[in-house]
Order: sequence, then C-alpha cells, then structure tokens
Amino acid sequence: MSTNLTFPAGFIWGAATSSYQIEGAWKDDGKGESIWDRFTHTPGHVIDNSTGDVACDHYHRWPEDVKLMKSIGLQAYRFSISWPRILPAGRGAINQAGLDFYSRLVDGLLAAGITPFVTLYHWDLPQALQDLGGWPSRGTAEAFTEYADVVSRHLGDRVKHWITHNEPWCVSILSHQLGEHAPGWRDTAAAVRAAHHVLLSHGWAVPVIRANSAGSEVGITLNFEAKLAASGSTADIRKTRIEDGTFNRWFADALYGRHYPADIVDYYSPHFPHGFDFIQPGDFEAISVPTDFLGVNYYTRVIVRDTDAIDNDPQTLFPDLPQTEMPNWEIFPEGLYNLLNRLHFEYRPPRIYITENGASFSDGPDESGRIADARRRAYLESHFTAAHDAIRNGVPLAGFFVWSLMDNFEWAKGYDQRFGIIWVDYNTRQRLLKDSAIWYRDVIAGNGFSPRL
Ligand code: IFM
Repeated sequence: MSTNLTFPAGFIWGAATSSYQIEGAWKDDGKGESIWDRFTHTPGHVIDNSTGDVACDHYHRWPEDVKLMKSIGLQAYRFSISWPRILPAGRGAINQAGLDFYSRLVDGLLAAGITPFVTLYHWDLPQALQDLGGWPSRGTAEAFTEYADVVSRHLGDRVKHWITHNEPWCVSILSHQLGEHAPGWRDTAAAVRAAHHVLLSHGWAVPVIRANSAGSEVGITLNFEAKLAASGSTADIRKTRIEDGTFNRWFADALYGRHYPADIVDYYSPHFPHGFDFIQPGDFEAISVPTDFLGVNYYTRVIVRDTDAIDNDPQTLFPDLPQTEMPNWEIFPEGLYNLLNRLHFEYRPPRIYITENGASFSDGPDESGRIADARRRAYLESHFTAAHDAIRNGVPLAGFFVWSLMDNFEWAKGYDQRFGIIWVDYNTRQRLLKDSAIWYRDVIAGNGFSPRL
C-alpha cells in the first residue's frame, strides 16, 4: 500500500483494555470484591443487568489474547491491574496469586515483543475501601499509594510505562455526582472531594513508582471532550464554559501547577459552606509533580445547551451529526486535533499518548465469519489523520492506543456496546479479528496509511 501519512519513527501503536471490562474471574484465586462487583450484583445499575463476572474471560484466556495482539502487530498493550486481586482488603495482606497473574501476563507480552503500559486504577476499587468511605475519603489516597508501591515493586523491573489513573472525571463526577458508575452516588461535594483525592493519590504515587521502577516513565490519563455552545446566547456560552471547566480544566489545571480554576471553584463553592477544607497544605505541590507524559482519552464532542435558561432560544436546532452507536457520541475528529493543540500550547506536557480512542459499532460476523466494520475503520482513519495533523503542528504525540483491543463490558451500558477491533462471542468467548484489526495491522506495519478519498 502506498503510504501518504507516515508517523514519526518510534511512534507507538497499541490497543487498550481494563481489568474489570475483560478479565472475569471475579473471585478466583483470592481476589477481593470490587465496587464494580458490588454495583453490578445489585440490579438496576446496568442496562441489561449484566456483570463482569466472566466478561471476556481474559483471566484464563490471556495467552490466546497475546497471540492475537501479536498477529495484529501491536507494539504496546495498555491494560489495568485489578487492585482487589492484589490487595483483597484494599490495604495490608498481599494476594500473591494476583501478582503472579500480572507477572505472567507481562512476561508473555515481553516474549511476544509487546511493550506493557500498565494503568494502576481503572475503577475497580476494593469494596473494603469503599466501606471506609471510598475516594471522598483521604485515606483512600494513602491506600492507593501503598498499592502503587506493591505493584511497582513486583513488576517494575519489567514494566517501564505506568499510568496512575484512568479518567479521574469518571471516578469522581460520573460516579459520585451523576450516579452512573460505581459506587452510584449523587452528591456533588463527595464528587469534588473524590476528584481531589484521586489527583492527590496520583501525586503521591509518582515518586514511589519511579523509585521502584528505574528508568520508567510515569503519567496519568485524563478524558477530554470537545464542548461547543449550542448557540451564541449568554446562557449557553456560560454553561459551556462551566462544562469545559468541570470536565477538562479542573483536572489538567491542577496537574500542571495552576491549582483549581477560579471560575469552577466559585461554581462548586455553594456545596462547601465551610470552605474547601479537604485541601491541605502541600496538596497542590504533590498533585503537580512533574510527569513524563499525559495520557489523553478522546471520543466525542458535546454540544452544550442551557435548558434551564428561560430566555434561551428554544429554536436552536442541532444539525444531523454523524454518531457512533454510543447514544449521542458524535464523530468529531477535529475535536482531537484541537484538543492536542490546546494541551500542547496550554500545558506543555513533555509527551502525549492517546491512551484511548475508538468507536462502538455492533457489526458482527457474516456467514463466512467476516466482520466488515467499515464504520470503525473510518472513525479510526479520521482520528489517526487528526493525530498526524497535530504532530505536524509540533505536538509531541508519541503513541496511539485504540480502544479497545476486544469487545468488552461497557460499564452501565453492558455488553451491547462493542468497541473492540476483535469480536468476542459472549456465548463461546471465541475471538475473531474484525476488518478494522486487519486494516490496523497494515497501518502498524507501514507506520502510517493512505487516507481514502
Ligand atoms: O470503556 C470505556 C473505558 O473504560 C474508559 N474510557 C471510555 C471507554 C468507552 O466508554
């Protein structure tokens, strides 16, 4: 294939997953209960009342999955560690079988020539820590630091790429204010406290990981959404600014030494009649510890309308925008280009990885077993192009991880949303490469691709 868009030499092509979404084996070999075990075992939280009890059964099938990764030519694999597999009670006694599982996986990846990128927290908090208050409580940040120590001490000789947290906005706001994810709270003050403790735990863990894993690079992954005002009304513009602040700026500003944005501190302050007393001296210094990279998860744009404003323009029409099968997730690759430029020019992270980008489309096998997921390929192609444009602009983008390696448990949306480049049959757990995986194999082999006209 003649390649028009070539990426810089050494650019890393990978795919990503997370523990709860693929592993299954929810109580095998001494694993403790996580908040997602508890949440999914309580009816009414997940669209189809499904659970991650078995998921893709990756816990037992990981050798096959590593072979599939190799067949695609993946250079790196981003996965997360299940905290309660390692520390069933959240702190204290170590479950050696849990560590051994990840140790074997890391060895298997390295033997296949695939670089492991390890995320320490992708949402499966030990239930025992939730019972003590969870992320709104400062003790959880201390417990995370101990957990980071245990994992990086055991894997740090072989794992050299560490991500402390995945998507603090989801851990805090989505889970504690909007109630959509475990633990399902609807309490704004708790959500803001949770956000602070997640960031704090990141800051405390970074030096610990560095000490245990010589020569490694350490960062954090944030999720970002492009936000656009539905109209030029004052109300819509104000609301858009708040959404950008609570979703995007709150986390990035603190991590890059700017404390929390003043407008959003004002916005949250009615929830804290006694002030932000959970912020202690030294916290911001810890949170803004220099890191080696910023992980960026990007999927979509949100058009923001202030529906409460009585003087707003009720006639604002939303154009008919192309979407994936995730409800209201628009396909908007320009948003990725704009975001990468914004992050580079505003925050100057030394390096950026796109740690997640991909699309949910349900295309399944035809009679011959082929999965013609042309829409996923088109989505990826347009976002790879946006990434390439950003690199040409000087953005230090060093790698791209497609979400996801395989179809998996999409949290409150259950198994209907399929993000994988590998199809998973949930009856047999058989895996099949989709057309997008075969196309991705060629992209990786050529370190680029020819965009279709
Ligand atoms: O599946 C999730 C993942 O766990 C975190 N980022 C977004 C993905 C798609 O919703």
